Amino acid sequence: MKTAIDEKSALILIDVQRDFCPGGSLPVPEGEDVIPLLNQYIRKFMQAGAPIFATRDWHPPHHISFKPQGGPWPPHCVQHTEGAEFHSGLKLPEGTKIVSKALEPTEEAYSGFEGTCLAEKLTKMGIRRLFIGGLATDYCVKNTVLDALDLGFDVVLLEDAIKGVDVTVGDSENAIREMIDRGAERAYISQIS
Ligand code: VGL
Ligand code: ZN
Repeated sequence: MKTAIDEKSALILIDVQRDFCPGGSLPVPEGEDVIPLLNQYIRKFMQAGAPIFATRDWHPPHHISFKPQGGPWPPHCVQHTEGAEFHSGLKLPEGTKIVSKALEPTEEAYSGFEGTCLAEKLTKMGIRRLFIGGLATDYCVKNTVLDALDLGFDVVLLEDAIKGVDVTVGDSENAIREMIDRGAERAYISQIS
């Protein structure tokens, strides 16, 4: 089945940052494997003239999610550090709208909609359908997809362009099942026209 990019579609790239890739402080296993695929999606959205958003985890230095603060994660994606930069392999075109999240020292925010203007921006632009890929399947991708569905957006999960942390074996698989059960469609690059 083919899925067309139309005037109500936007591409949402989740947290393709250095710290989430091998060599970073919170590497998603094979996280960088999503990059060539995401670049192909980017090309298709550019050709269609459809908007592209890129979220980034953008934590203050002593964020509550960090181990020294009692959280579950090693410090990662600290604002203005190299680790917080988008991976250099990701070909973000000019005009990409950057959405920074989880800036509050005492609050975790896995979803790109939490504490951001993303929903308002999309709605203002008349966007109804979100194509979502990136890192990590079982955290920020999952929470962004579920929030998008709750907000009434149609969601296409880019299944060949997501990778998970899998703290527990099966987390990513379960996350994908939950997103699909809640109403997300799945698509691969060959299906996008
Ligand atoms: C994420 C863990 C901690 C993510 C962010 O982007 O999925 N995961 N912070
Ligand atoms: Zn984080």
